[in-house]
Amino acid sequence: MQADIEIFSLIQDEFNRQQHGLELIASENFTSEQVMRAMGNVMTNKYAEGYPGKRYYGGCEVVDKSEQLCIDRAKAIFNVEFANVQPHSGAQANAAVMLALLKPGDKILGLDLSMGGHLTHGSAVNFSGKLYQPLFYGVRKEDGLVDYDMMEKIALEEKPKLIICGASAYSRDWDYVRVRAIANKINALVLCDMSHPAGLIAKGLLNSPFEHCHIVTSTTHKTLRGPRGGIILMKTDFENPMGLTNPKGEIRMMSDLLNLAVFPGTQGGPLEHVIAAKAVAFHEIMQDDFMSYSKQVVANAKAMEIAFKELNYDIISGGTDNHLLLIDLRNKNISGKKAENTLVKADITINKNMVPFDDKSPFITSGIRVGVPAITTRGLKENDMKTVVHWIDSILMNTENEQNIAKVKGEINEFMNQFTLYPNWKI
Ligand code: DSN
Repeated sequence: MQADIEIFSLIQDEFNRQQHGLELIASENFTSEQVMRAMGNVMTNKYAEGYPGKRYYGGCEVVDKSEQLCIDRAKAIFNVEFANVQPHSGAQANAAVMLALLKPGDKILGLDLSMGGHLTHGSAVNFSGKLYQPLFYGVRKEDGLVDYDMMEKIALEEKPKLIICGASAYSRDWDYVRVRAIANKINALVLCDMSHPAGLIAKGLLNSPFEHCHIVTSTTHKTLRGPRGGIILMKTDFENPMGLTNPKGEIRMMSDLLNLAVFPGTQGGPLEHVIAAKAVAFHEIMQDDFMSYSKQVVANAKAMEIAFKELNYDIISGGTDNHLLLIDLRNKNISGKKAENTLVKADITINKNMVPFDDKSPFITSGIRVGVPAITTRGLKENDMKTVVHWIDSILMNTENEQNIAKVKGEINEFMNQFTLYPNWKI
């Protein structure tokens, strides 16, 4: 068979792009070489529909052990009783949770996408907004913080079956106690989608949702720094307060309902190579290095906040508790789209993002989202954040100056060369 030169040369190009650039997309990270090794191997060949010890295919004795190890590690990291490690992504995890807990047409209440929420929390263009009846709370205009009073008012009026907390562009911690208290008033279930800050929660650097939210979902590739994928976690087999039933109409444990909703509800064969890689990432998270990494993420985000403020950037909510910043660029007279497109010319990758109460469309936006998990993995420290912010500012204040863009790009490429991405890289 001929080698696929085209694809492998594109993979090399992508490696070069990642090595040379400043990766500031808040949802991205650089997974370890051993995580990648676990993903690219013979485990990709195996069909294993079902769960460890209960499969629909023979020859699963090895992947049973690997998937069980992954489950056990996930449970240990978050101190929970239940983990399903099969969801192919965070969106799949959320789809399975809703399938398990809701009936089509049931009301769900989540953070508005334009205020920092996520597509799968009820957006009209997503399954969650098409199959269920979405309701939204927002953030407060005066301080950019989640409006729990609004959440409570809507919850009491509309009585949604599910309240969703968690966000993809929110830089502050969550009050899970308040969310649960609101849910208790209407006998609703609470789903926390902790995809963004999961790594910081794992290391105790942010509030834990597990005591208060019935179910917690996450991706595994953001602050958790694993392979792309999703997980569903639960602290205990909560007492199935709504009397939810399985497809046969029998009342079942929530854990059974969740497992059934992943397979066969929304997925077929699990990606056992990715599950092996999730297990490797969880092994890394259990080690002391990951605590230093996570603390550095928080310190870098704080240093970045200070550097942006010194240059009069308008940070939504006034700052950050986690790994990201949401910046309103209206006082700089530049759209999010223009900022993203210009920064990428200097090898700085961020994403345009709507800001709360935005007057521009999602394709233009008034803001950008900036995150530090990836550059922290590369080895950048607090002192480097000022340099990074000055590069960003230099580009944004001179968007038509190609000479300046080329100069900044050169400086970034040289700077990033000090931080070898994958020392043993070979394609
Ligand atoms: N696409 C992810 C993010 O960038 O936050 C959410 O799914």
